[in-house]
Formats: sequence, structure tokens, C-alpha cells
Amino acid sequence: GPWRVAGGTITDTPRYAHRGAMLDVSRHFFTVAQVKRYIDELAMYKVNRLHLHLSDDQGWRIALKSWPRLATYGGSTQVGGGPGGYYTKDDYRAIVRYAADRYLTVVPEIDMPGHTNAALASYAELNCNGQAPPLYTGTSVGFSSLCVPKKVTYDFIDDVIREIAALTPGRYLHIGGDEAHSTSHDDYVAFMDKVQPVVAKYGKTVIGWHQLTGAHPAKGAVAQYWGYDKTGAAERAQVADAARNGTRLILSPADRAYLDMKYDKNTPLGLSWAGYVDVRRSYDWDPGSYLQGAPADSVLGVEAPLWTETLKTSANLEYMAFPRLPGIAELGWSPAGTHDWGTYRERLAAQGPRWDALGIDYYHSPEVPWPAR
Ligand code: TNX
Repeated sequence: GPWRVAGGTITDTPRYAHRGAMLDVSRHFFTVAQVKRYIDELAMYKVNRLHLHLSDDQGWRIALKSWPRLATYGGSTQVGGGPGGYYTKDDYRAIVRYAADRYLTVVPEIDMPGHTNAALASYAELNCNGQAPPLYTGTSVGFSSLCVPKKVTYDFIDDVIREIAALTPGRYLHIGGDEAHSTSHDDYVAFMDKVQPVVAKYGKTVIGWHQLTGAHPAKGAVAQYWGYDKTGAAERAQVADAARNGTRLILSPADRAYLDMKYDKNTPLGLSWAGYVDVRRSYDWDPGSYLQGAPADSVLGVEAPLWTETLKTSANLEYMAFPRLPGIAELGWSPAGTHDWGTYRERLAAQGPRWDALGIDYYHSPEVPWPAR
């Protein structure tokens, strides 16, 4: 320098209010420093919501006063049996503040009634049979459930939601609700009828995975759709019906927006239950018309979840998120009329040198014309 830059005016406004990314800190634990690094990466692409998946079968990741063993015992391991970890309240506040300074709101998720083995292992009384199961370090899903008929379950939930709501300035609290395969349908509906008012009581708006639409979504609730091309017509219709009746949608179709899906058969990390998701596939869809029968204005936004069964390090996260995350972020920000794979891939390619400079370990997808290094 000094350099001269032409003056100008930028007129720009986001298409969607919710431009989210989810990080699963339960399957593998990520430290505050690692979460901050991911926040920095999200902020570059104007992502404005960080959904933290704070509890699952493998680990409970936030220390609460009312039920301390959730963190100290329930957070003591992770997939593969490593030491796990958890956030103190101060850690969590530091994440919330760091995110807010970069215009991201933290959306905490406590997944229930399934995905709760870490809690059930920590407190025997939460189990219908009064016996705590062992901690779990595998990657199966659908085997755990809170005990829907027991009163203590709701004392527990009230405490958990109260403490987390008090720590969270954002308006949303995610209650999970996916893959409750060990909860009967009637119990699931009864459970959600009891839990959603607790979220409201503590001043928050419910988000649930789209299975919530199979119960009675509360007024104002938001459903996060994670279906994919093989999701059955009845399940899609149930979500679309709910959307027509006022439930708003966050779209995270697993075969488009799931950052933990492998790019192709050679990807060393990730899963492939929803198929391979290459860079074009993750970008080349329209959230406004994606779910047939759901009104375009029911869509609150998009979100890219990053599940971490196979991911242990920041480099692992970056390899899966880059270059797909910026595509989901663009779907969240820019008008549909500007979306064009041919020009996008060139703009995306220009990000490569920036990521190199930042030490971001991205996947050199052959679909993108990266400049020579
Ligand atoms: C499904 S998506 C899950 C998670 C897994 C993920 C792996 C959702 C709401 N549930 O428990 O981690 O697949 O891709």
C-alpha cells in the first residue's frame, strides 16, 4: 500500500433469516478453541446461526448445576472411547459471546427422548427400570429413550431447559426428537406435548428435527427437515402439511446439506447412508421449492449439519465442510435467480488460495477449477 479502491455502494440483503451450521460436539468432543475456529470459518460466509448438538448417546457436553453427573460422567468419553469432555458454563458463555461478536447466534440442542444414553448412564433414576446403562462409545442410533411415564423425567427436563435457556441469549432451543426408535409413537407424542411447553415457559422457541411434525408441533415451532431423496412420500407430506399449518422449516436435506456425507467413494472420512454428496449436488438445489407442498414462505432457512462420528480434529471438520459449506451459505443468502453452478464453481475456486493462506484443509474437488497452487 497505500492502495486506491474505487468507492461504491453495496445493496444486499439475505434471502433467509436462518443460515445455519450445526456442529456435533457429542460424538467427538471439540474444545472451545476448535469451536471458535469453526465460528471464524462460518462467519466468512455470513452464516448466522451455530447449532450445537450438545448431547447424544456418546456424550453430554455441558455442565449443569442441577444434574452435575451429566457432564462429569456423561461427558467422560466419546466415539471410540477417548476422554470426551464438556463445556463449563463459562466455556459455553465464551462460545456464545465469540459467536455473537461475529454475528452468529448459538442454538443449543439437547436431543430427546432418544439419543440420551449419556444422560441415562449418568442417572439411574431416569431409566424406566431404574438401572443405569453403561456409557456408549459406538455409532449405532435409536437404542436409548428417556422414560416417558416417569415424573422425574420432566423434573430433569425442566432443570436442563431452565439452565440452558438462562445461558442462551438467542431465541431458539432445539429439542432434537429424531430417531426415537425406542420410544413408542404414543409415548413420543405425549412426550413432545409435555416438553414443548417447558421450552416456552423459559422464553424460547422450539426447534425439533422434522419427526416433531409426527407429534403436535407447538405454535411457532420450527421443524428441521433432514430427509433425502429416499424419504417416503408420507413422511414428506407430513412435514409439508405441518408447514401449511404454520410450522416453519429449516432445510437440511441429508443428500444435499449434510457435511458429514462422503463426497465420493474415495473420501476417507464421513458416512454415506444418504449417498455421496459432491460439491455440485450440495449447491445445486432451491430451498424455496425443495419440499413439495410446503409453502415457500414457510422456509425459515437452510442449515448444514456436521455430524462427527468419523471426525476428530479441526482438519477433519474442514475437509468435510470445505468446499461444501460456502454453497449452503450461498443458498441461504442469495436470491434463487443468482444461483448458477457454472459461475459459482469459478467464484468458489477463487476461495481456494484464501483457504490455503488460512491453513484450512479443504477437499480439492475435481469439480472446481482451483487455481494452480
Ligand atoms: C442421522 S440427522 C442422525 C444423527 C447421525 C447422522 C449421521 C439426525 C437428526 N440424526 O444421529 O449422526 O444421521 O449422518
